[in-house]
Amino acid sequence: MSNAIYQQQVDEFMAKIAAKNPGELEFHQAVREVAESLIPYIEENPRYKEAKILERIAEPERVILFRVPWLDDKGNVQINRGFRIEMNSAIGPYKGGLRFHPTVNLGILKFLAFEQVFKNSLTTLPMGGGKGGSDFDPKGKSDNEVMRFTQSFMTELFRHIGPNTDVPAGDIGVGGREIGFLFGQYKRLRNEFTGVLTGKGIEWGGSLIRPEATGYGCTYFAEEMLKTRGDSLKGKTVAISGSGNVAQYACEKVTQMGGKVVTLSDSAGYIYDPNGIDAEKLAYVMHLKNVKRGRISEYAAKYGVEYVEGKRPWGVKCDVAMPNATQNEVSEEDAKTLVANGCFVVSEGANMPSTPEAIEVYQANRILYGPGKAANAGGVATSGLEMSQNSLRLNWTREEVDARLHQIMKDIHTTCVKYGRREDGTIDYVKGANIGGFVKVADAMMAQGLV
Ligand code: NDP
Ligand code: 2IT
Repeated sequence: MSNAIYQQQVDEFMAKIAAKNPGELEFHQAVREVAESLIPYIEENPRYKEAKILERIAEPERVILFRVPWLDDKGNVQINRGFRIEMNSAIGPYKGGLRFHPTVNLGILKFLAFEQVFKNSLTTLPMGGGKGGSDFDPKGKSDNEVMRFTQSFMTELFRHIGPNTDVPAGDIGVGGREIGFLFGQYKRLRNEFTGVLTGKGIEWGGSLIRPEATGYGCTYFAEEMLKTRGDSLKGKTVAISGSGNVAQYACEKVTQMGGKVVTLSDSAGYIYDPNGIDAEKLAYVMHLKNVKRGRISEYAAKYGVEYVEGKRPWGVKCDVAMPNATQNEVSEEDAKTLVANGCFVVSEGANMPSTPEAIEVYQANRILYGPGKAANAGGVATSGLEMSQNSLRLNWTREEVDARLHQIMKDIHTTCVKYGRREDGTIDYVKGANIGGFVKVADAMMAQGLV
């Protein structure tokens, strides 16, 4: 069948998705990208078409939306909205993070839950897909306010989750502190100590390497892509956006592997340090962001480097870009600038950080582009390893978990190559990840009847 006919099928499918999910633009964006890869594949494998697997996979199994009332430090009543999207449980319990950010809405969480289904399948571990969160903004809140909000959030969420049902974790605005409060409240309400959340503290059921896993995994994935061209991260200049969990540990691993990280950012701007953000400077960033909860501009003041307010770091000359902040943070213009400046690797720590137009620029220029659902799967994979350790009631060493994470990232890369090789020999990692993630879930759904 010709590309024009496939495109027409994608447009018809997307018209139905848009009508059924009005205004959920990020969800439409994520589904369209997957449909573009899958529709030609499904035409070649008509059993999926007859079973309407694509239509089923784009419909959440369950959406939970709830009120979260809490009292701020002044005694004022505050109301936020809580969500959990239970997207797909064909291959395991729902699994995916919680995001606390003022931009959170149904469409954003549905896009994240949809991506999570394919990502979790790619990890090779038995995890379904889910995502949740709230429009609560942790910025500027005291620890006590975060605790009161989080306890109220869990007071509703607890009845919907469980170690064999749905296992949340962190995402933007949800780190070790929030997971601690969430776990404490779940334990009180259920009177049981179980692996209901991942990203737990190491003393109470967490896994070594889980905090590092997304950033490390994204770096391992970049290295695997480079290997296909006989190259490596050694000596490469790397631009990273964000300065949170994913960005910090990507910076650490890139530096350990011989690369030089020259940028970090937050929502207010970016810093450019041409000498590289070494281990000592990174320790400063970690304290600044995780303990002081300050702004990245303070780095520029401390080390006397450039701070660019209100901009993203994609104008800086680099070999490798790692967008590790948020969705749609690399525009078509940014992608053109990156490529013009010699960037030839993009490994996405964030979920859907590149716009569809930016992806077209990467693909047309045949650069090594690892989409989030493949490149950032190390985080959830290590959550899966935390679940395994909780079930075994055993703890693995750092080396053991890191070795498993590394192997999983290599396996994901191999899957992308298997399903994504182009006729010219290069690899379309978008197609590879989408089809590679789809097959296992689709076959499980078929085997389980009309579910
Ligand atoms: P954190 O909350 O730890 O850090 C987020 C970083 O991104 C901060 O520097 C933040 O800046 C910046 N940021 C957030 N929103 C925006 C925005 N709208 N515009 C510009 N900058 C923004 O989150 P994580 O590091 O955990 O998550 C980063 C990305 O990685 C997300 O896309 C997440 O979905 C994805 N991801 C995370 C995984 C994990 O294990 N944590 C796993 C897989 C993917 P500021 O502080 O100013 O808000
Ligand atoms: O987007 C993601 O994969 C995450 N935020 C991690 C999810 C998890 O369950 O560890």
